[in-house]
Amino acid sequence: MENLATSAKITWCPGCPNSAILVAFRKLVEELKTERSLKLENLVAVGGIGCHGKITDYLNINTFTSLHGRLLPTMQGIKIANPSLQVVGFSGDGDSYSEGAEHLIHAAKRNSDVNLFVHDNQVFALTTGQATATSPKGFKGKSTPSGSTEEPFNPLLLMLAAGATFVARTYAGDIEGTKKIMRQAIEHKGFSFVDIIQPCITFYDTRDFYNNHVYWLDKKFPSKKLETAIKKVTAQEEKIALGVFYKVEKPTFEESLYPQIT
Ligand SMILES: Cc1ncc(C[n+]2csc(CCOP(=O)(O)OP(=O)(O)O)c2C)c(N)n1
Ligand SMILES: [Mg+2]
Repeated sequence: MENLATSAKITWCPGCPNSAILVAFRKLVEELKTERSLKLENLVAVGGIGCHGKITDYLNINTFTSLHGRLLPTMQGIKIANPSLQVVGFSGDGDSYSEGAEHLIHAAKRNSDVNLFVHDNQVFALTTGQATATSPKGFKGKSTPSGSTEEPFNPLLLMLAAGATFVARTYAGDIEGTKKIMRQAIEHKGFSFVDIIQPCITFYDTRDFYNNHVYWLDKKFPSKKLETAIKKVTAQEEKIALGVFYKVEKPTFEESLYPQIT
């Protein structure tokens, strides 16, 4: 993994699960390289703005750091310009569910063949703790000192409704599980969406809760049926299901577009 590291000093809080996501991705890239199914020059990672976005500083591959909430237009531009590239995006809940939600919906709708990994820590962390679209009702932070009065939305349900062809959730605390989900996302042709639930140890420490409240989906998943996936992502369960909920094959945006422009 050494040659995938850079000389940049890691400035995440010691123990931040962003490091676990970085390790999972580096391990996966090593595996794909060894299997020779991936050449490093054909891989590009795009980062959003936030603590999560620093991941591009720590990956010795082609990277691009985008604007806040605007990594998906960047990713889609890269894919259109060179469809042979494998494009992976690292975003945050503030980045993709709050600031850039419109881009998220439309990237899913057009089934762009890119992979989005959202570090969903339920908080705008880099700006020191404001509520995002996935912060729970009652969340106390810098912008909601008396508790958020808003209900969060369910990003998986949003992605199913928008037309994503691969919808998954993993937990940053499970590095092997996260690596496997990332691999399936990259191997899927079409828009791959992965919500990575992640504690923010400084502004929203959910470690104890998640460590005791996650489980992996059984073999019935991924489903090809939208209704089945919707039912599962909206199920009121005591524990949080991880895995691939939905996976279908559909023409991608880029392969539909190319015959029109060449
Ligand atoms: C257009 C724009 N709006 C706001 C900001 C300020 N800003 C920088 S990082 C950030 C929070 C990012 O939160 P999230 O995407 O959840 O990432 P995290 O830090 O939690 O990993 C904000 C609001 C910005 N840089 N650019
Ligand atoms: Mg966040």
